[in-house]
Amino acid sequence: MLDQLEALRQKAVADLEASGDTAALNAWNATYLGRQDGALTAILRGLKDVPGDQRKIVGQRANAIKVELEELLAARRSALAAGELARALQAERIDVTLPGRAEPRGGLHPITQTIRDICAVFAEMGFHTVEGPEVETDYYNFQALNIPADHPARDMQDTFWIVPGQLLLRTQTSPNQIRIMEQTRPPVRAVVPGKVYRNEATDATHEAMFHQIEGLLIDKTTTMRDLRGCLERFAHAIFDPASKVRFRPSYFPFTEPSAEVDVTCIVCRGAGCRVCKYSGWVEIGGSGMVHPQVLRNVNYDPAVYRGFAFGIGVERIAMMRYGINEIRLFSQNDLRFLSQF
Ligand code: FA5
Repeated sequence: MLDQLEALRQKAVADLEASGDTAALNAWNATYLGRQDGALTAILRGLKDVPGDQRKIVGQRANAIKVELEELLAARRSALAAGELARALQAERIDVTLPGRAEPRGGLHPITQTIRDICAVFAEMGFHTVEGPEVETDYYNFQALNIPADHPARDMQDTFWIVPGQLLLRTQTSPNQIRIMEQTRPPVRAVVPGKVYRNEATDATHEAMFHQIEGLLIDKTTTMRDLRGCLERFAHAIFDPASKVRFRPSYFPFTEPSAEVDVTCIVCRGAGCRVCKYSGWVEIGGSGMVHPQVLRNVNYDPAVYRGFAFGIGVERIAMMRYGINEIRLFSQNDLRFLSQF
């Protein structure tokens, strides 16, 4: 009987060592120690049939083996659990010394940067920055600017109409001259940056949507020399301290006299190149002295007040500044282009 017990013990110990996971351990437990069919349980249960002199010895040995096997099982369970934990930790290992993945940094669009820089230059000269609506009425975009319904000057700017004859996408920032003067009394000094829209074919220097900055100064003694001085100050700050400003006689219904504004070509510094079509000058906008009729339209007395206005194209300025020869790049949203600024 004792031999039988010993054989059982040896087999149990060997089986236990071969059990590699929780399921195997549970099966092992049922096989040897299970209350129903466990091999050792069966022996303990059969003790009553063992002859009296042997019963005590066999009983003691069987119980000792039971305690030993239970202890071995517990030890095996915790050893397995520790192994599983170690494996899990190994699988989830992370290298905390690796450098992190950098998030790409955003930045301001070159047009936004240019607008901010220009407005900052004018702010130093006392100009407020204000904004106005992109959807305009015929009155502000044309009529109040001295362009009645049948005026040929309307053809200068092909219009995207929303309600024909009434509502449109503004073709210029000039309607803000009227909006500002309606809301304030002189003296006035303001710049108005924003998008404008024209129904025209696009090419390397023309877009259907682009940006302008309107400037307006109204006071009692303002002259074209003040206009020229402000634009020179602007050109020196934005382009080059050696930049020159040139006025070319022009026509706008809302200014009299009117002038196109040219600045020295920044690419060739006036020597002549492809950008300036070998003239040494690049046009950046229109300007002039505010027309007396426009002053009357906002109830300013032209006998007392006078002033100048200008409207400059932001894309053309940014193109010169950054050496860009294709205006459509600004609105294509290509990160290879935008991330260079
Ligand atoms: C005007 O829009 C006038 N409102 C300017 C003005 C304001 C005159 C105040 C007098 C007093 P013009 O249509 O020339 O003028 O446009 C002004 C500037 O906008 C141009 O010199 C050019 O730099 C830019 N521009 C005009 N059309 C386009 C276009 N399709 N794409 C890109 N820039 C343009």
